[in-house]
Amino acid sequence: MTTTHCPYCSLQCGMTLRREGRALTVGPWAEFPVNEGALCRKGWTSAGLRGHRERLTTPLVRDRAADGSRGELRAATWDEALDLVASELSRVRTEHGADGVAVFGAGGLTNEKAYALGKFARVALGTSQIDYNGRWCMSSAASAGLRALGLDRGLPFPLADVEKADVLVLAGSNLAETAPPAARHLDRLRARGGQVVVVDPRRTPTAERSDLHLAPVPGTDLALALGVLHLVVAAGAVDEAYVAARTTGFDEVRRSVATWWPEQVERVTGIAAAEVRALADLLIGTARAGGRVLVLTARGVEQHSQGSDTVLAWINVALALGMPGREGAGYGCLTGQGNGQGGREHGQKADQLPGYRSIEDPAARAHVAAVWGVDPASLPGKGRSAYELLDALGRPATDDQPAGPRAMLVLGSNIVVSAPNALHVTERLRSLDLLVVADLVLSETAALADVVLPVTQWAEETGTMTNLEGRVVLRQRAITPPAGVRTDLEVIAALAERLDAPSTFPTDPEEVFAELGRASAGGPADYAGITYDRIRTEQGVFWPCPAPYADGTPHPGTPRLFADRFGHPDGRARFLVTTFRGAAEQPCDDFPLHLTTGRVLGQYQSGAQTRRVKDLPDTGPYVELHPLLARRLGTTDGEVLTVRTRRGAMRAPARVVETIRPDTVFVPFHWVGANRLTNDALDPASRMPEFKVCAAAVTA
Ligand SMILES: Nc1nc2c(c(=O)[nH]1)N[C@H]1C(S)=C(S)[C@@H](COP(=O)(O)OP(=O)(O)OC[C@H]3O[C@@H](n4cnc5c(=O)[nH]c(N)nc54)[C@H](O)[C@@H]3O)O[C@H]1N2
Ligand SMILES: Nc1nc2c(c(=O)[nH]1)N[C@H]1C(S)=C(S)[C@@H](COP(=O)(O)OP(=O)(O)OC[C@H]3O[C@@H](n4cnc5c(=O)[nH]c(N)nc54)[C@H](O)[C@@H]3O)O[C@H]1N2
Ligand code: SF4
Ligand SMILES: [Mo]
Repeated sequence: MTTTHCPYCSLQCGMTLRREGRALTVGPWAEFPVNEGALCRKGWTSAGLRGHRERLTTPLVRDRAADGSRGELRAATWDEALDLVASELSRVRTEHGADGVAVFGAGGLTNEKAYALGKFARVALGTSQIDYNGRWCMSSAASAGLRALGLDRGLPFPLADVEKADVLVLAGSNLAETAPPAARHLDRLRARGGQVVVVDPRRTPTAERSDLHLAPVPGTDLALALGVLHLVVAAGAVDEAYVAARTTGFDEVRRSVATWWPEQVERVTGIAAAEVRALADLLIGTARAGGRVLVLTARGVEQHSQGSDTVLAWINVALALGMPGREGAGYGCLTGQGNGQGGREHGQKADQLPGYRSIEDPAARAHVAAVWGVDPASLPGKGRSAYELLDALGRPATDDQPAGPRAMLVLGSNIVVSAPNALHVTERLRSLDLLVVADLVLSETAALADVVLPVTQWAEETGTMTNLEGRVVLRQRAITPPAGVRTDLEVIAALAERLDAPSTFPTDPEEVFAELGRASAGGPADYAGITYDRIRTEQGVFWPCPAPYADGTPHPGTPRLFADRFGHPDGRARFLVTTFRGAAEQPCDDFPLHLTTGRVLGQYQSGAQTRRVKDLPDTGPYVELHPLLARRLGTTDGEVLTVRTRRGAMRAPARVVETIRPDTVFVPFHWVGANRLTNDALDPASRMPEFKVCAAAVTA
């Protein structure tokens, strides 16, 4: 029996894997504190991909005719596939420069892979053009957390601290479906007499477990947060001593919320003024009584062109009430992907070097270049963000933009299904000279590739993940991979060797982790003191965990942040002014409804893995709408509807439910379709696309 962690979300639930003959059985790992033995359906069924007939076990190559027309994918040897990739990447580099080659990574990759991929891009390819799907996940919260608190770690304390809150505001999170074992903390908090507030245009299973549910018009959450702060200020409930001692910038923020009285909030958000007051009163009363208020955000408020401002505005509320720094109080973000946290710390982000260092900081460049044994001047600068990168693929230079990449290597993302404005993105992918995808299965994106490289899946390899609490955990290999597949680390190393990379690319994950530790040393996300052995004996180690002290005593790691100081050099948090703009695309006569998108319990992300697990419900996409809207459209439950936006259309059956705003429709994005509709407007600070709202028309 091996202890390991689930292949999916950021909870990284502990589980055991047992081999019995050919079967692989998932069992509970009761001692692991984050989930205490609980798993959701996806975790229990996660062994279902083992031995799946659609599992890739041989590289595939697509031949191109002399006229450029594309043939079918055919089986190839590893040498043929890798030689082809290396020679094409070299050709593109010679003809178009280093930035002619792009790399697209993922928040589902282990820390070791994310680190190796970032190093591979900067050192073996010399390209600045690397980014990853985490840009579509937590980037708005990351950007806001960095600016306001000086450090970006999803939760500033262990998940179990959530139970200590007296009021928990869940802004745009449906954690009962997206992190089900975490929902027990809501129940315990309420059993203790605390209250849960959910802000979501739908009455989700999470909202069903709340004391107060506010249902805003999608894309208007910023106004709610501004309105709450207005009432906190008006009531004289600001913790002036805390604000004076621990923050800067409050006076401007105080002035900026002056006009956000509840009726104004109601006009913008559709939430009744009385409900806005009820929420503010709850927070004010709790703070005055010395209680704890915790605001947690997730994709519902973050995946907007104003997502990072909305997060900043909620942080302002938490700061004004004097909460951040207390256990179970303040602000946190519920990260999403398995390694959503670690994936954004070790260098696969366009502007980043390992240890959450900036690629534009000369000292950071010098430190990392020394670990890599290369000249700091040889490291490229900052590249394009994920959507801007995809949008630029195959494009010639223009007056204000250099030419886009002509070749791209993708690890761990199914872009065709999960990117916004997906028809456009798919067309960009098709314009490439070379698309290489490493995957376990022939995802919709792999099916477009010129070369597909079959890689190991979680139970077949070892590596670390950093969960939503900043706890670094260890996934351990439990079974032998099928013949013919390689690990991502082996793929990266084999390509680096063929490209004559001027640094080493180890394939043993523990060796890579030790190198990552050195590269991260002294950075904000310092992993230098973490080892596989420590993770095993301590059930995870929280970063920052610098190298042992001079006398050899190990650093204990940092479960709780901000108790005495924030991450900025002066130790103070920043109040930052935000101004309401609203969604990039507003309803109009042609597209009169709000469309929003999200998740269901039984499927994961683009569905590439979970749609292939036979014990999970594969319903296909559907359009959730309110009975009032159904009546207006003259449709009934189950009837196939067409949903159109300015970018594309899809057809899917109606699901008529009382639990959604009548002016809004919801489509899950686990199947092809939803993202043909979504808007690619970006948040100016985080470059997050507006997945959560656009204008749509629905017809029966
Ligand atoms: N079952 C399952 N679990 C998952 C995943 C999965 O694919 N499936 N993915 C993982 C990943 S990567 C992530 S990022 C997390 C995401 O976790 P969540 O953020 O909880 O999931 P979503 O369903 O994307 O969005 C949450 C809610 O936002 C609401 N919402 C939509 N628009 C708005 C708005 O304008 N304002 C507000 N306040 N709410 C809005 C939606 O109705 C939805 O209920 O889940 C992780 N866990
Ligand atoms: N409309 C809409 N779109 C969204 C969202 C939304 O809420 N609404 N949410 C966005 C968010 S938060 C996210 S995180 C993205 C996620 O969307 P994607 O980036 O598409 O993520 P996955 O579906 O997890 O894709 C992972 C792919 O990598 C493969 N894979 C899994 N593990 C490994 C590995 O270790 N190595 C390699 N090489 N491959 C592996 C899987 O088989 C799968 O094909 O979607 C975004 N898109
Ligand atoms: S909650 Fe997340 S980590 Fe836990 S079993 Fe479900 S998918 Fe896996
Ligand atoms: Mo995500």
